Amino acid sequence: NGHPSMVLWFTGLSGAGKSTLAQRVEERLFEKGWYTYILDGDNVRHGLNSDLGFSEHDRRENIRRVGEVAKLFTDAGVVVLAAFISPYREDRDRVRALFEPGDFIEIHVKCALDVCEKRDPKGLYRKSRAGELPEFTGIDSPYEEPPAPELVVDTAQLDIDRSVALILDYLRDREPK
Ligand code: GGZ
Repeated sequence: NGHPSMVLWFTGLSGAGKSTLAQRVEERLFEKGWYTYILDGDNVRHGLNSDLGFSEHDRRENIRRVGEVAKLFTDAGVVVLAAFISPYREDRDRVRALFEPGDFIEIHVKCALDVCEKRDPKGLYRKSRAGELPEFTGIDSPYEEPPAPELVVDTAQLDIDRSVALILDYLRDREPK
């Protein structure tokens, strides 16, 4: 199909902008005629992973399965955009190890907790603070920042167009000549 297959792995807090960024990048890749697929909580946690919740064990299994699915898609030549909190470093590294070097692009969608909490698009931070949502990432469940991601996109500092541009710039090297 004339373009590389790879995984863009968006990791970060709830409300950091992972899904929005993945969607916007996908639009741009689609315009180039690339085959893409978004994996995120919306299409995975309702089906394949509907047996999983948000305990440490379940999150780890969530990411393990998503990694395997991403691998299947890239085997089929697709560019996968995966948007999951994926809070544990070890799990992200285990997914990375499924791919050839260079084919797993870890994008830390970085955004200060207080900014995510102010955005609170789904009211989940409020619920968590009210004690109505246990084990919420950043509040009473950990998020381990990636020490060496391919890209860091700080959505508290950059607007969406600049964030998208940063990612597309990074991909420029991988475009078919
Ligand atoms: C974190 C939660 C929780 C808890 C429900 N902690 O902002 P959202 O709503 O749309 O995205 C979050 C999504 C996180 O699912 P992931 O599959 O990405 O998580 S992980 O990678 O940790 O397995 C949030 C919602 O689910 N959500 N409860 N307790 N986010």
